[in-house]
Amino acid sequence: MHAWPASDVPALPGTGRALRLHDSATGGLVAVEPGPVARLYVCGITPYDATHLGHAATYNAFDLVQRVWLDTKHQVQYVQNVTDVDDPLLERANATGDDWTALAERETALFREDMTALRMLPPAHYIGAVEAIPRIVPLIERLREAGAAYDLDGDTYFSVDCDPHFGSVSGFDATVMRALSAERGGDPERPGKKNPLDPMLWMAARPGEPSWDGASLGAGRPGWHIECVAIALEHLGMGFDVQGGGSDLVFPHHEMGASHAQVLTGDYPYAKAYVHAGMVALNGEKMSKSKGNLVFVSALRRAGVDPAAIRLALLAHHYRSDWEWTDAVLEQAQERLDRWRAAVSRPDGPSAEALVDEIRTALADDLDAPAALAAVDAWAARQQAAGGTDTGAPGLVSRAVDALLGVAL
Ligand code: 5CA
Ligand code: ZN
Repeated sequence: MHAWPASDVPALPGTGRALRLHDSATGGLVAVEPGPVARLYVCGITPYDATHLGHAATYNAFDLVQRVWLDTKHQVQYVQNVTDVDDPLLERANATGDDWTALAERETALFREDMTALRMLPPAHYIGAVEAIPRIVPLIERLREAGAAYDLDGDTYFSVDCDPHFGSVSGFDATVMRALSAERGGDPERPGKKNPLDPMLWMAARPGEPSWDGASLGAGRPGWHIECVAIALEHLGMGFDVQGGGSDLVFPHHEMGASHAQVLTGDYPYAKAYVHAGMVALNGEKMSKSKGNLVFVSALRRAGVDPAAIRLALLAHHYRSDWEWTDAVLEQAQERLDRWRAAVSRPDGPSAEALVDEIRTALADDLDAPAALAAVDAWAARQQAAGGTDTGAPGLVSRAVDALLGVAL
């Protein structure tokens, strides 16, 4: 699939700062130490509805990761998937009488537009589940040959007990895992499984559902976790730097993905850090397509809201916190955007080298975007109160805010 166009990332004077991120597997901050090419996999959308503010907040967090890496002169190999065939997508298409491929294409196109408007840097590889099927099938066959997958009435399951490291991503106990599995696409109650937590790798064709040739697996469609593993292993390989997504993906999705890959390759770990964004809520509940309590990026854009204000609203919250979207959040962001634009439109101002370093330091410290915004606020306040004589300062602030925060002033 094609991704979306990249906005320019201005180069900044001075040196970037090495990134530390919170890793769900260790439960603490880790120094992210990529090689010359930093490798990032971020789980993409299931395109059955438009991009909401929760999605945008999660992609904003990993866009910052990319921007910090670019600022520290790394090349970035960024991969994202699109879950363009899965139960919720097929259910929605059935309910509305839509063709499922048309629904997926329409919503993916809208997502690209939203990401472009928000100045999110695109992945180098943007891969759909459907186009990954030829890579997925041989991986499942290999798992079966290794004795790590088994057949249950034509469906193929992964045996979590084959991975000695199973549980190391989430650290959850069996009771919590079982509850989350039931909630998030698993089927712990299905009789005949070796372990109730075992996830499906390949679902045999069901009447009225799309299916593909699965070679020795028979006709069917891929399970969710193996989709991301096939795409990540092809484009990044084992031991990549960051596996990203929202906190609702810690278990089962990222736990199972790591297990699939570790059993397949005999190597450990799948990713060096598992990084998770908090959940954005609306009216006291997690924004989710299934609950329908959504604010869409595209709807805000249609209503004339400046995408830069949406981006500042996201940046005003630490990526790991759970937070609530309200009209006031957007109003404050718009007001901040106006203040910043007024400050950088002056011909001179207080010098800004220290500000650039403050933004870098804040982001390097587990993406502390609110601290970065506070630093820019302080510079804008000094500009308003006393002005300054540095004619390069307004331009430098604009470039830094663009390069490091993705906001065009
Ligand atoms: N296609 C899978 C990942 S392979 C999926 O989870 N798709 S999704 O459309 O449901 O979510 C896309 C991304 O947005 C995921 O990283 C998910 O964790 C994140 N996300 C979903 N809802 C919210 C929310 N309310 N707040 C923050 N992030 C969210
Ligand atoms: Zn995924």
